[in-house]
Amino acid sequence: MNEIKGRVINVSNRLPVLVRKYAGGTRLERSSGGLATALEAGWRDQPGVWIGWAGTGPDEQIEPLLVRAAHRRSYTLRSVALTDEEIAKFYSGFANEIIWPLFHDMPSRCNFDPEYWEIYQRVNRKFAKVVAETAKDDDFVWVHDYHLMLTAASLREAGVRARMGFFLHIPFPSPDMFDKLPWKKPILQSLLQFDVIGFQGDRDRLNFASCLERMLPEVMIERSGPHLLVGQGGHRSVVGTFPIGIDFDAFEQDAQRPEIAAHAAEIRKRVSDDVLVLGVDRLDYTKGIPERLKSFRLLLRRFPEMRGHITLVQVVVPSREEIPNYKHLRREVELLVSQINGEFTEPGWVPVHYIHRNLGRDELLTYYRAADIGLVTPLKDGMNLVAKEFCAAQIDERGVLVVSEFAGAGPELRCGAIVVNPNDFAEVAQALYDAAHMSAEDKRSRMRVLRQIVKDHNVHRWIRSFLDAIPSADGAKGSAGGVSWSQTAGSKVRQDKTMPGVALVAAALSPAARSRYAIGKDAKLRVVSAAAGED
Ligand code: ADQ
Repeated sequence: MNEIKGRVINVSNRLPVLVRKYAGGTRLERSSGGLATALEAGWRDQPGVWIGWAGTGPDEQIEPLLVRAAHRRSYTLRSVALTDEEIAKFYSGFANEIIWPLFHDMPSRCNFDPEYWEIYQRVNRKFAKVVAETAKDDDFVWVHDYHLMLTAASLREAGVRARMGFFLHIPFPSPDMFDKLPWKKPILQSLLQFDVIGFQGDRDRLNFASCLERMLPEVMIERSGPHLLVGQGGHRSVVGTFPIGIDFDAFEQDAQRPEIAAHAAEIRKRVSDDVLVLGVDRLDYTKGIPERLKSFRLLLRRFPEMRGHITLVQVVVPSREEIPNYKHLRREVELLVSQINGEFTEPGWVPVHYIHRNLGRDELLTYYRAADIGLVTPLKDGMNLVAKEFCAAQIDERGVLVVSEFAGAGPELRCGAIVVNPNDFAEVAQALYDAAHMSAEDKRSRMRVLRQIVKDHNVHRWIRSFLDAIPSADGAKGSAGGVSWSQTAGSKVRQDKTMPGVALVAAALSPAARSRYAIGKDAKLRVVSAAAGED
């Protein structure tokens, strides 16, 4: 691993704990969502500081709570207080009404309110100020996700000299999509101030390189081992693909506990040992929950013999409920559940069990173990950790994973999963039918492969590979994917003119992925095999 002499300063919109008010005072709760889950699991021994919002405003004194929360962690917690206006216009507004839908290819859901941009800049400066007060020169500042894409520019302006990295947990959109963003150039320019820029998949990195090519043509791009080097002026960034994983061993061990096995058996008994299909998601329109319900309805209509013998348990954790699109989604999902149950319920069988709450880890594990089919069908997703958690908890190798081709997990897990297009309800219905009728032997061999992949590509490997990509503080000795960092400085980096168009874009692909693409007669890059994915 690339040596970090100082600490890791981890920066994300939310801290892993949230302060909640109740009648008698305040208490701490765990943050939900993929980013907090993954980082908490992976960050064990490295000393450091985690900077983020704890759910509180400027007038609230929460230091003692954060000190208590940091007990038994290797890092301390430092909060960035946000005002109500900032929560509304930075978090709900710019981050979740512009970037989130745009980066998930849903531009019609965007609300390009210019005031959101003003507040986004202000809050990014606010985060950067706290980081600048905290970071020393030999620390590594690791910024996470789309809420904080402008922090690098502010940090450099503030004179911060620590090395800095950025990881995008969500997809990076194609140039045609990113072009719609009125503030695309300052965002790209700020991202280029980071020393390492990481994406979940090759497709995201390819999109980023294509956006640079189109929108900042002066930027230089070069391949360097498994990574790219991009830069302007005197600064270079390593751009890499780092698919995120889970703490496989912890999931596997916990799933083996006798009480989890007993509860899972109880759930199975209650559904009369029929086929149990499981969906677990944040209630978000990118997760494809209405589409999934419609596919399940189609299954019951097309294959009447399945009625009474297959049950869908759909668990959703409430999310971003203050945003209008999300309120509407909840109504849509609940209406569909009641329509399906109204159409098909028989004495002793309810086709859809709908759970709308945050489940504890044990309850989640129980459902993962009890399920016969894990149905993970987002319309678009950076990775999707639920797919990986389901595999890790399948210790008796009985379950089948049905996964969307548009989740980062789709290409990565295609060897053992049934990969579907979530917009093709007939295909998803057929996949459910096939999974329900798959032989025990077939299920076992597929799940064995899946579990091996998830075990190998775990969260510890993700962190290690990201930190390994950090260029050395001392440019002369650093390495970026095996190539000496100093070799890339100055004139040796080629101008984009020598590497135009498709060649430049093709360079954004890892060697493993390049074979899956071809340059057509029209000089456009085409996917030549169905699964274009990770290294
Ligand atoms: P998310 O969009 O939050 O993360 P995901 O990767 O699926 O998506 O993670 C969700 C997490 O929440 C999982 O760990 C899951 O166990 C948990 N969860 C979901 N529903 C729950 C419930 N009802 N009760 C309790 N826990 C629940 C973002 C990106 C993803 C990317 C992650 C990590 O959108 O694409 O995989 O970051 O990089």
